[in-house]
Amino acid sequence: MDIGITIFNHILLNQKLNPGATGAFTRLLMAIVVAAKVIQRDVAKAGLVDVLGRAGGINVQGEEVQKLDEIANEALKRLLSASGEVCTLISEEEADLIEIPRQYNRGNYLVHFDPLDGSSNIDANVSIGTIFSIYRRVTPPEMDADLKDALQPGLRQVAAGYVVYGSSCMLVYSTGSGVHGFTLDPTVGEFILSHPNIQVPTKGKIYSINEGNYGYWDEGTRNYIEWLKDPNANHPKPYTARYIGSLVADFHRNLLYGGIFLYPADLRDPLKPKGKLRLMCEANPMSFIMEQAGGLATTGTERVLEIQPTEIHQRVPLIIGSHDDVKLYQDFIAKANG
Ligand code: AHM
Ligand code: MG
Repeated sequence: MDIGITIFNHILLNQKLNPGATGAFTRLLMAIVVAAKVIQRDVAKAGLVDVLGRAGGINVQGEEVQKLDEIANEALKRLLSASGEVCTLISEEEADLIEIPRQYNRGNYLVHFDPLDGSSNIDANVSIGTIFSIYRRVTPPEMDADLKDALQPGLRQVAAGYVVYGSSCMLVYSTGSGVHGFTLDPTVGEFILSHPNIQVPTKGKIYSINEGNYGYWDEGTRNYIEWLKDPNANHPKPYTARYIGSLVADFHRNLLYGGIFLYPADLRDPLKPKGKLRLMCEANPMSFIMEQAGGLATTGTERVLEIQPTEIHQRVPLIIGSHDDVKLYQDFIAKANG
């Protein structure tokens, strides 16, 4: 029986279109694919914690039980290091650049990742995800990778993607020639091409934002959200609110249906004056994918992919989605800023 196009074949086809390709990039992507399957397996067992043992406690075999975000982090570190194609890794879970163990070859790529995004939702069985962003190193190969490699603007990404652990497990990625989605067929353990060439609708009718922060937003954001909800405004179709609170899941829905996701700067937490989401492991990869799908991503005043990063864990406002919706948001911000 034909099972369709596997992700491995899809990546190989891409490799063949690039005459200079050595296979290094294919090996790197496949390491992420295997990590996604490992994480999916463990996420699927999350509801059994009371049976298998609580994180931080001891399981029935007498072993210490790890938290799922630690398991996901370790899986990505181990599989990416063993691919022999990375010179360093940067994880949302770790403060500094991760050194590749000496027993592995060093490669020319580096990966920023958020191993398990939205992990506060795990106990409620809500969709969560993994996000990754791949760059080529810029320092000479004989040197240890450093911040020059890690702090490149999003425009330099060679690939980005995410995995959503939802009602089915999907992996969506782009290498700069369109956005392609694959669904894990659990009966054969393979990701199969299910959403080729995803294009986001030019305009949507969904808006996604944590409205609990309303009182802490800037004036332009407040005016925009008021306008979306105003029954007397001249909307072609009324807007509807959808907010899961799990970036990958909110993003994925809006990518398929059209709409806008906003995590603007707010004054709720003085320690996070630029919003909550991280530039390198959340905003940049999602912006790369959204632009590849025909949408836009901005901070309100600046294209996300053009930001020159200064810190590996820096935060940015992220407004991302259908082209016309994001453009209109920018108009509200420009008007409020005079
Ligand atoms: P995390 O990386 O600690 O999981 O936080 C990121 C998550 C995103 O998935 C989501 O978009 C956002 O936090 C939701 O934040 P809030 O609860 O403030 O609405
Ligand atoms: Mg996160």
